[in-house]
Amino acid sequence: MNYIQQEKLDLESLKKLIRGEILAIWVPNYFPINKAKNCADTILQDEYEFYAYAPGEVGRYGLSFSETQSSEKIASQYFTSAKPSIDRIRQYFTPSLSPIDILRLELDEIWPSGANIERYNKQLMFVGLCRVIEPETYVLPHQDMVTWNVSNESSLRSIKTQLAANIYLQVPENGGDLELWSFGLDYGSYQEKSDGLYGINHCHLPEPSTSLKAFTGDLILFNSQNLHSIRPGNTHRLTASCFIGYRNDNLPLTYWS
Ligand SMILES: O=C(O)CCC(=O)C(=O)O
Ligand SMILES: [Fe+2]
Repeated sequence: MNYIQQEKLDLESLKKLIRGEILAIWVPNYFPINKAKNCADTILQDEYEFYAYAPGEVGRYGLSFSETQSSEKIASQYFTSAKPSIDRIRQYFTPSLSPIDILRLELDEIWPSGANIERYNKQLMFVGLCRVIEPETYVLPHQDMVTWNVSNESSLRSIKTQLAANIYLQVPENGGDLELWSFGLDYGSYQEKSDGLYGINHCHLPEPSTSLKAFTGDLILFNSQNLHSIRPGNTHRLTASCFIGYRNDNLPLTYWS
């Protein structure tokens, strides 16, 4: 099992990724390289904050739903800032469509039942977080599992497969590779091995199945329920990102950050 590289996103490869038949879909040049570079410069001039669980290491424009676990303050801010954050990030790319807006439209067009922003108890979620990895930061192997963050009653619980999508706006010349494993751990083993951190030390894991070094403008989709990590890079690394939720073949895909 490995990744597929293709010119365009299509239904067949999306289904393969969802079924676990491939590790990733890699679309080179998804967003024009010059636009990506210009937008990255604009974005990085603006101030960013850090993930609550990775201070000084992983920065972001917009809040991540995963952080709503860490404090009530973030939880209350998440929904009120969702729409203003979407607007603010869209503005960075004007007059172009933002890469996440392009992806959102394409998913809606490709998926038989369409695709839309996820709503949590009828509240609009945020989508389109831009993530900054500081130089020389090793993002630990981790899994992004929205179902671990919500109560049994939540409508998010019905998400069967969670994909991560990243469009690379600035990549380090050296390092910054995305490492993918072909499996994820269950909640209990993850808690045990992560030892209070957001991720798991490499020493507890076999070698990753593959390692992808994206270029500026590329799109990579992978299953975020599988372990994945990012190797340290020599400069700031910037991506536009979202998660994509699959429930079944007859329901729309949904996206959020
Ligand atoms: O930036 C990347 O290559 C992947 C980041 C990540 O951990 C994610 O999108 O879940
Ligand atoms: Fe992740």
